[in-house]
This record gives sequence, C-alpha cells and structure tokens, in this order.
Amino acid sequence: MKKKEAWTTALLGLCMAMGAGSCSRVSDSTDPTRTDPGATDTDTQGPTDTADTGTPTDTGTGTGTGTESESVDTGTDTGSTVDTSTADTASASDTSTADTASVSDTMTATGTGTSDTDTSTVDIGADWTTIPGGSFWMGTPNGSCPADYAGPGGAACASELGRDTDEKLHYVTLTYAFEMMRTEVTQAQFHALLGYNPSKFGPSGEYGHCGDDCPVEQVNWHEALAYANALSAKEGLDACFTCTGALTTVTCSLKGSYSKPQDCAGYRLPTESEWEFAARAGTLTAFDNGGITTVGSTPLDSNLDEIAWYGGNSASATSTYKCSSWYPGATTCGTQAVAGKTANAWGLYDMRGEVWEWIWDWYQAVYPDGTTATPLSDPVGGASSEWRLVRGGSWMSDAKYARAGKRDKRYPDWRGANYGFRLVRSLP
Ligand SMILES: [Ca+2]
Repeated sequence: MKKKEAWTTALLGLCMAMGAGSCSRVSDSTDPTRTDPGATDTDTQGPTDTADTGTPTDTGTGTGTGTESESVDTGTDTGSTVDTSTADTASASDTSTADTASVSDTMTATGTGTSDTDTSTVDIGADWTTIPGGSFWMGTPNGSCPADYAGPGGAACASELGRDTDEKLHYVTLTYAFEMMRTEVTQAQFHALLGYNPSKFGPSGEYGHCGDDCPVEQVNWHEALAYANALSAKEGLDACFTCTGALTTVTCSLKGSYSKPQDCAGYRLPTESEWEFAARAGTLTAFDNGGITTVGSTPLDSNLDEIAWYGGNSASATSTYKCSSWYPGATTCGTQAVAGKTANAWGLYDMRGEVWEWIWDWYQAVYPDGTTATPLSDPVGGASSEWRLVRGGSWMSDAKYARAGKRDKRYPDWRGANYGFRLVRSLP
C-alpha cells in the first residue's frame, strides 16, 4: 500500500542564495542546545549556512607598489547552485543552467493529490488526519495550577521539568475541525510542487543525503506558505496567501480577504493552538506518551525515544554532521525518514523532534487568559512582532525542547537544517 503523495528525487538549494547576510543573522534563540561547527553566526540552536565561501577579493583601488589591502569578501554570495528555473515543474525537464544537482529532474507525477502515484517507501496509510474541534489546557504547569486543571497533580501540580516562563496555562477552545498532515512535508513532496529542494540533508546537501522521505529543511516561513498555496492550487482550493517573488526569495502574507487564517479553506500553517492541541492528542504530560525524565540528550529519555528523533538518538550513517558530544556512541546525527517513530493517538508522526515546525502565529511572550468558564476561542497569536513561532524541537534538540508546551521563535526568513513544517486545512 502506498501513500497518496507522489515522491521524487530532488535538486538542491542552499542558504547561500539568500546572501551571506541572511544566513548569518544573529539568532533570537532561546535554545542553546547545540553549536554548529560550520556556522558563522551566533545561533546555537541549529546548523546554519556557512555563508560566503568566496575567496577574498581585492577592494583596494590604488595601484603601485604599496601594500595591497585585501579584505574578506562579505558581499552577497551568488555562487549557490540553487535551481532558479521557474519552468521546472512536473515532467518538464530541468533547463536551468544553474542546476547542478546530480539527480536529474525526471519526475512524472506531482503533488499530493489523491490521484497521484506514490513512489514513497514510507507507508503511513492516509496522509492526513482529521482533528475535530475541542477544548484543552494549553501551556504547562508551573507549580500553582487552576483549581480545575486536569493535568498531573491537578491544582497542586508540580512545575514541568524543563519548563519556560512563557508557557502559561490557559484553556483554549477550537470551534472548528481541521485536518493536519501526519508527517512533516518531505523533501520529495516539497520538490514535486515547488521544483527545488533546499535541504542540507538533500541530494547535494552539505550534510549528506538523508533521502526523499526525510523532511524538507532549510525552508523559511514564507517558503512554507508558498508550498501551501501550491498544494491548494493543485487541489482546487483557495490559496490562502498572497506571495511575491519565488523560490527562496518568496514573500507571503495572508490574503486581505481573510481576517484570520482559519477562515481560508485552503492549506496553511497550523496556528500555535492547533499545533499544541494536535501534539498533545488529549494528553497533558510533556510528551504524548508520558512525562519527561531528562532535560538534556543524555541519559536517554525513554518516553521521548519512543516517539521522536532528538538530540539523544538521532544518529545517522548518511549524515556528516558530527554529534559525538551529544550522547555516548554518537558519531554523526541528522534528520531521518519521516514516520520512523511511534505516532501519537491522533495518528501524527514526529510532532516532537525531527525538525522544528513553523507555526502561523507571531510570537507573543504572554498568552491571553483562558479558563474553563471562559475559554480563549480560536486564537491566532499576537500582533505583528519580530518572530514567528516554531514548535516541537528537532533532531539536534535536548529533550526539554520536545515538550508539547515548549515555544521557540525565529525571524520569518530564518532557515536551518532543523527547521521544516507540516500543513493544516480548516474543514467546513
Ligand atoms: Ca517535528
């Protein structure tokens, strides 16, 4: 039995196409889990592009016999081999002169429609799961919980191990049903619709090829919306976003005809509450299969190990990303084929770990209030701020970052080898 999506091999693309500045942005990370040996910035969360690898150029204007001043080239690096062909879709051959991927574009099927031929080796049955509306406690216990808190300890709750202060407990109601991808968007899915694959674990990626069924990464928030629009178009649904530009330089925003993303019938990123509701799948523990026992990567957290690829178990023979300091026996670590761990009760894979998942909402440090008597209804996050949310932790995260309530934030144009996404769609 095969999945309904079409899968295919992919091309490559690198952060370098965005220019050195984009790649070396100082991080807003609150997750100092890992340091990237190749990074030129101060982001301690994920591997980032090593930016400009050009040779130093002579910026001196003078001539003669004096000492020539050579400065490091900090200009925009245009040496990337990103495929910028806009004609590279479906069965069309790749005519981009910039495409040096070793895998030629020979796919014959595209998209994730139900009529597509699936060549994936990963079989999870249905690709989407329907999540009815409902109410839940969002956030994590801090040692002093509401009288009717239904989580561990009730009102006498203990503070969750690894908790951060921006995880205030509040009661949320989602008044609508939605469907959610059971896995993160894979490299093959992304390439099939948008015609490129920027993954650092892609066919010609910096860290070795994980495979077509591994999650696409090195995509920013806007690229995730562009993918959502492409899927909506393919399936005859309204595109939720207005996008300008293309490929790695695309910029997207919610169509003006919608006041909030849930009102659109097309594909989109999940809101923060949708994501946490889905990740918890009816549970109130740190992980959907139980509590957290270890904040770091070692010793192994047995609950998390069962459901997630994280910094305590993400060994990968195809990866060149060194991780010997993470846990005993580790040498190289990286992304893995999706759906390799146990799904949660609602059929969702890799909600913890694998790649951080882009969220629709702007980050707001303090959640609005919500009680069982007066729930917060269908929230969409804060007013415009600097950061969009990311959720779930990644293959390089310590265990505490994979907790259901953990929140982190990134500039919308951030990209890294541990950032990907999955889509949702509001159901009528
Ligand atoms: Ca994930």
